[in-house]
Amino acid sequence: MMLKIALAGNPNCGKTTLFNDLTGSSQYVGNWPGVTVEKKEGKLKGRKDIVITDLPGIYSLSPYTLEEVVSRNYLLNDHPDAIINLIDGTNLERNLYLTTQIIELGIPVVLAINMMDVVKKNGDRINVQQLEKAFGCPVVQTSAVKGVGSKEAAFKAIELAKKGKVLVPKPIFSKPVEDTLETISASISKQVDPTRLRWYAIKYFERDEKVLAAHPLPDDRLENVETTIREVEDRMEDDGESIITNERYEYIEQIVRHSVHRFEKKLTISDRIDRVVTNRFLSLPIFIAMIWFVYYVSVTTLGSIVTDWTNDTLFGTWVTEGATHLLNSIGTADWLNGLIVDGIIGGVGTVLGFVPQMMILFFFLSLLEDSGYMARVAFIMDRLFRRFGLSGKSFIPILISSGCGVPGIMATRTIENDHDRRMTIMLTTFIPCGAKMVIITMFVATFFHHSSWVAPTMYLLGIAMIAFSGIILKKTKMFAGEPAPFVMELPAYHLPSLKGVLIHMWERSKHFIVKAGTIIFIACGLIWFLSSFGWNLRMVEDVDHSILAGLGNTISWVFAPLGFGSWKGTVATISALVAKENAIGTLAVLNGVADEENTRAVIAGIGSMFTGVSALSFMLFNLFNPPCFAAIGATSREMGGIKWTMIALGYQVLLGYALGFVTYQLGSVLFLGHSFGFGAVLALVIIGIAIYLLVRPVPAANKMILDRGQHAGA
Ligand code: BGO
Repeated sequence: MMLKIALAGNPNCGKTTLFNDLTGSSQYVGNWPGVTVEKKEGKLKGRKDIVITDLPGIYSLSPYTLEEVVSRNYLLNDHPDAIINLIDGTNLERNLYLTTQIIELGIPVVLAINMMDVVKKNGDRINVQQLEKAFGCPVVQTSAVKGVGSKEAAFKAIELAKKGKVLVPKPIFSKPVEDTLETISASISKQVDPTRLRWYAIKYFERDEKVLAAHPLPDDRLENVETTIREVEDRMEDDGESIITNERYEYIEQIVRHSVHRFEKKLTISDRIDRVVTNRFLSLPIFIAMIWFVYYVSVTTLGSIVTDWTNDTLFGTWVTEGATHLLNSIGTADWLNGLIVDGIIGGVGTVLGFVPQMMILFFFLSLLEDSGYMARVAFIMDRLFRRFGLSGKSFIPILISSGCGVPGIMATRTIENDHDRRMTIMLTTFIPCGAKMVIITMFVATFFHHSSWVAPTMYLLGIAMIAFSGIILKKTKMFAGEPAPFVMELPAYHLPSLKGVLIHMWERSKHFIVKAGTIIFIACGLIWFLSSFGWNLRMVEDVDHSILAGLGNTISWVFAPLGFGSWKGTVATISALVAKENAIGTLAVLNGVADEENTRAVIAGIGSMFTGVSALSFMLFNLFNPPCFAAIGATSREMGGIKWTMIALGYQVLLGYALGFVTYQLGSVLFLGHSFGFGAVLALVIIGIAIYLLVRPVPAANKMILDRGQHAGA
């Protein structure tokens, strides 16, 4: 017979680690909440008849967040045979709150106290027998990361599941509340599953809307239940939900007092590091220095050496010469040679040439993430973002977007507040993803190779524009409201394992390679065709007479005020909408890279099409412009409607265009000796409007929404 065992617990208590240990799978173990939104299933190692389900991390079984809904629905509707409730032993008070709810479900429970290695290291002791007595279920001590106790917990759960005995929860509330629960139980006993009578009685007491809607009572009995609840509420001067919450914590406090012996704490190494890196004044400069270093190494120094080699030697010489030789020896037609060598190898090869460099960048970002530092950055950013109406929760999608915007947009699902979630979807792709890095790297190599500040500035500018947008959007009715509180456990720092960092780096890089073999491959072929043939479908000598030149010229006026109004610049910009690295693939094809060494050919091509000022404008436009088709699709799915998708895309186009325009118009006057004309005046007007939007007071009507939010949050 198949047995189902559910793993439930708070975020970051070690569920995924335990799940991996029990099932032998290798799910990503993250050190911030929200990494596990979907539940995951696997079979216990060596036991095909035992299915283990890892549920999203939750703090309670109330139906407010997506994680809570997924976990609660599974526990209530999918009837697992037993639950392993994993608890972070270093934080019993917070973790046991969920336990008091889980044991009310009537399902057999094993309490697994995890992180025992840390508990012991801290010199603390936990009295297992006391906890078993308090909750009426077996308690096992585990250290999932070391594989200690995991099997024992699973076997205990199997044993309970086989017995199939309902867990009868103990009374834990004060007498008036317990009496009321008894009265409610009598009134609802016919409406609900008798093995969960206490759970439902408590939910009625809390007036849980989902339970009331799913199990409606006849009017007279509902009135009776309401009167009883109101009597206790009046007596205790609180509402039902708060009474239950408070009494759960009182019970937990009592239990912890009796079952935990704490050692006087000394400051750990992590605490000492945190004193510096999360310091109010030092945290931001340290973060900026880290990002500068990461980009300096991966874009300007080591990265550019690697890319030069892959582009010039590997693709520019070996692959190109090899393919030319092979094609000549089999005597293929000229047009086919052109398509393969100039179109595919030239375009795709140039994009692929950036893979090693990107891997270096992702290696460093993974290192920062896996050591626990980026969790601190979310905390630091919470302090900063809160001033702009966003919370540290928004920083997690932003961080993920530094690899790719699509999972970044999906990670916004953990933000409960709709306004904040939509705003984060709209802004998260402002952080340069791997594909945008290709544009940045190529343009930095062409125009700014002596300036180590340009590449990291793009990252920091992304964050600055998110903050800027947060301030101005929060003042509008569409996004008004206080951000939700951000609660996050900061894990102790640890030395990242090389394997973990490499897996993480690979996960971020692989889709980039897949994209080069699919979308970029097709796009480069198409660009080559359109730039090699004229409208009469004959090959042209001069690309300026090609179909692509014709198409580009008809819309190039749109980009002329941004400084890249040539048809090649226009085509590169449009192709970047499909996928950002397409811009470089396109410029590579249009500059006939196969004639020379790749990087130099593209650099020479870009160098002749742009000036330093228009190059900066091009980079900014592409950084803030709608990301790519895949991310636009994800935006549309997550926004859940055409209206919000259009608002997001509209804002991104507007911001990207405005930044490109201002940079080019004012930059040309300041650095290229252009006269101060209408464009420069308009650029100053745009800056004026931006400053006004930043500093204008919050309109009265929206302020009310803000105040309401503040009171609700109090
Ligand atoms: C990081 N002992 C110790 N010391 N740590 C453990 C144990 C244990 O018994 N069990 C798990 N952890 P998840 P959820 C991390 O990833 O399984 C650690 O959310 C880090 N990562 O290794 O993801 C585990 O599924 C960088 O820690 O929990 C993981 O419940 C710095 O607890 C964390 C520090 O485990 C959460 C920790 C990049």
